[in-house]
Amino acid sequence: MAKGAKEDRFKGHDYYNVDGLLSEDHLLARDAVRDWVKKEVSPIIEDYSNRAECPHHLFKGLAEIGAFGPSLPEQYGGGGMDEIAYGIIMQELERGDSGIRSMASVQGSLVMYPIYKFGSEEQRLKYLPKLGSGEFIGCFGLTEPDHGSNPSGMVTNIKDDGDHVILNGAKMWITNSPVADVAVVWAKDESGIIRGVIVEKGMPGFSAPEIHGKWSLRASITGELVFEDVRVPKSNILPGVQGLKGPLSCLSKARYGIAWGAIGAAMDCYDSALRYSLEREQFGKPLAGFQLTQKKLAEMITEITKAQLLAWRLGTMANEGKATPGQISMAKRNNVHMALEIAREARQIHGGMGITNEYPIMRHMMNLETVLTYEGTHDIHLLITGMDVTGINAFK
Ligand code: TGC
Ligand code: FAD
Repeated sequence: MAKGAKEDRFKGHDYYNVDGLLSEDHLLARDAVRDWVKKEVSPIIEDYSNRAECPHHLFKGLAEIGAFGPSLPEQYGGGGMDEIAYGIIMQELERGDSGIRSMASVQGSLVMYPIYKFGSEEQRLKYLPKLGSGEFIGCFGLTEPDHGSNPSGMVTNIKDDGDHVILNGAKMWITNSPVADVAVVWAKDESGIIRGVIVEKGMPGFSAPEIHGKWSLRASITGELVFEDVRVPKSNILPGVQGLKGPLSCLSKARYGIAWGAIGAAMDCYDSALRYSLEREQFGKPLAGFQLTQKKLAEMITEITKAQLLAWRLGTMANEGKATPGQISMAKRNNVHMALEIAREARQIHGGMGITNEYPIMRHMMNLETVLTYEGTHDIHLLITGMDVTGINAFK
């Protein structure tokens, strides 16, 4: 074992030195975000989460640390970095809270990315700088009340009206919708083809009521999108894509970020469990001295390490443009499930204290229940892998 490993016990929990695979730029980005989370997120997050309130003021700070679209080009409001930088930034944000990582995932991967990738130059110049700087908040509307895992069945639609389209329908479970200035909405045209439409706050007939009563992702605001004969200029339709592959390719970007992000939540739970087990004594010795506690801790760090390596390899393939949707699904599913299991084990190590907000465990655990479901559920990702390895589509 390398000298100094013991002193580094609490330093990021990078057991296999994945840091050694990162460049100077990755490490600088990682440290900047880690410091920002410690200063701006950790001191307030339990309180906001407790009150089920979104810390909106963090949007500007997220923009300043380059959390919105880290791998998008700088001239379009992104960070101009690579996919691993994007991943490691998501990891550090989710070490703070999944809801804070969500803010960045939605803004960068689900709003800026489709406008950059499928938008006209005019659309890019109009929206991306404001989204990149946090002046505008964006949201992404795919899920509907009756179409979650099967977005191809969506009923939200646009009808031709000269130089406008008329948008009708509703979207459900939309992160940031009540506070969003722009929404990238997926709707079917009169031929039944899915199109991306940029809808702006204030367009008559458009509303975004908040969804209340969530026990998960409480520091993130979630709502509906309701469209009643909304007249949207045709110039707001994304010209560069048609069909479900439009929203699904945005999801590939965001799912990739979640595969990294979940590791951050797991590391924070592990960190808390390790510290607590070394401090808390029962039967005359620290909890960490019992074999059953050591089993839990050893399994946690093993699973975190495997997840880091999965994410890192996925990142190198993503940098070459070779990460497939199936590979991304495997990493999202594995890493989120891993983080949730670690949160549950960490909760046990904290005993009764584990259910309180003195420790971050329950908050992470409750958040991860959403992360397990959004961006494609745990089982949907399993079926995507199943389809990939068998060549048989179980959805049809
Ligand atoms: P299917 O026939 O398989 O595919 C339709 C077309 O899309 C292409 N495709 C992809 N393209 C890019 N990236 C991907 N990941 C892709 N997956 C598929 C595919 O090649 C095909 O292209 P083409 O050219 O042949 O037309 O579609 P399907 O209807 O059978 O659906 C497959 C299924 C079930 C896997 C898909 O619908 C799915 O992934 N469902 C899950 C829905 C989901 O993930 N929703 C997420 C909503 S957004 C969200 O949760 C944001 S959370 C925000 C936050 O972080 O706070
Ligand atoms: P359903 O699709 O009804 O699934 C219910 C259960 O059935 C799941 O366990 C699922 O795995 C299972 N199931 C479904 N189909 C199959 C099958 N073929 N085989 C086996 N099992 C199956 N969406 C957006 O568009 N934008 C957002 O910003 C956004 N943010 C969200 C934020 C939060 C807090 C939450 C909770 C959700 C968010 N979502 C968002 C929606 C999210 O993507 C959906 O909840 C998710 O895709 C699942 O859809 P559903 O909830 O309708 O569940």
